[in-house]
Amino acid sequence: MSLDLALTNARIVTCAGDDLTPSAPGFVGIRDGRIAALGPMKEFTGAVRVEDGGGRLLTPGLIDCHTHLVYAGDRAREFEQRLQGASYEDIARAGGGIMSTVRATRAASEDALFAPSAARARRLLAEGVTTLEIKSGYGLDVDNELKQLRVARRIGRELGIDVRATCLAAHALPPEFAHRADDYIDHVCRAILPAVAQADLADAVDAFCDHIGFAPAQTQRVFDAAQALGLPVKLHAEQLSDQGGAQLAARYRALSCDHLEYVSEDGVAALARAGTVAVLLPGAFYFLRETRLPPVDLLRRHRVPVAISTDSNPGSSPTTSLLLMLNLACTLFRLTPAEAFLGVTRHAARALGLQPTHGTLAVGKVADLALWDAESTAALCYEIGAPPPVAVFKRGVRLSS
Ligand code: DI6
Ligand code: FE
Repeated sequence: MSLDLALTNARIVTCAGDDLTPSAPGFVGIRDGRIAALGPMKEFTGAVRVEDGGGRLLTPGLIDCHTHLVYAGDRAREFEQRLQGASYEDIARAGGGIMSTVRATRAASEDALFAPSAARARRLLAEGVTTLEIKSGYGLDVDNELKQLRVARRIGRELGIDVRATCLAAHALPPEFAHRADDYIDHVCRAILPAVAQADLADAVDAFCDHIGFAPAQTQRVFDAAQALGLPVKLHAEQLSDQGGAQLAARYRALSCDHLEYVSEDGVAALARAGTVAVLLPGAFYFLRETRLPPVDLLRRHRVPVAISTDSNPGSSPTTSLLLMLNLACTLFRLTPAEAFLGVTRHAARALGLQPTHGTLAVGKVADLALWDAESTAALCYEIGAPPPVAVFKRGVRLSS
């Protein structure tokens, strides 16, 4: 059996189990972009090309499973307003917040939108991220939602990474539908989602179910439309209040339920039964100076898989550092380092429906790898933003050196 490439002499963390103790020095062999062999050095028999890992730590490439990184403009002014006492909700109700990013994103040409968005994605790549989810939701009409999703797809192509695109048209109420939320939901279901599906621009559908977003009954209509188009769903749920969004998402076998600071035990139990991943977003918690913690103990007790993500967006989590999120998840949410690291690998893959191919190192999986000058994955969580990996491989191709 010939291998195109082998990474040798690496202390491997496969993330296939819950114990993230690195292996004794071993190798990963790659053929046609997939992992074709993996084991201790004594089993290594050669490859066309060999790269010596130098005893470093080798993990799956990281997965950022919840971002809104395609947008124009910034919200630094609102940051100042919040520091002077205005709340995120106050700003949203006054026509700022998400809507100010919608105005900037609608005004930007596709190229003008691509440039800063791709730059954000590159910063994630530099940290070892090899798979990324990107949501729309700053267009809120047919043309601009399509534009955002085309930019998301282009980022995947030009950067050579896997991008899963999610249509989040039900993110906020656009001004042309002011006080007509039900009419806008009709428009989402009858015009935006069908156009997106027709152009094959989304892999999933999301909604923002909260008192400043959409009600559960409206969210349900969006989910019905998504299901009719054959698209899986996910949900921004219980970020600012408990709306029963988790139970609703579970009824639709959602891939993930995200935020969840206010989720009830009933909601957690529903997620567990549905096999839905809980995606925790410590960047938004930190940046909005939230005080209500997501119920990590309940999630553990009900064995809900927990993923961690940047939520990269201009309003509530302006960050492109998944490594920083590892530390915040431990420090703010009290996840163990192993839980946090599985949250950006195995469980993040599941949140995107990619668990058969991504998120762990095993024969047959895609050869997405990150090589770190670090003792352990705990060391990557311990630093407040650990140094980037020394090498990243996407489908067996080296992305950085
Ligand atoms: N929750 C969030 O944290 C982001 N969207 C959402 O529904 C924030 C988006 C923004 O403020 O621009
Ligand atoms: Fe979000």
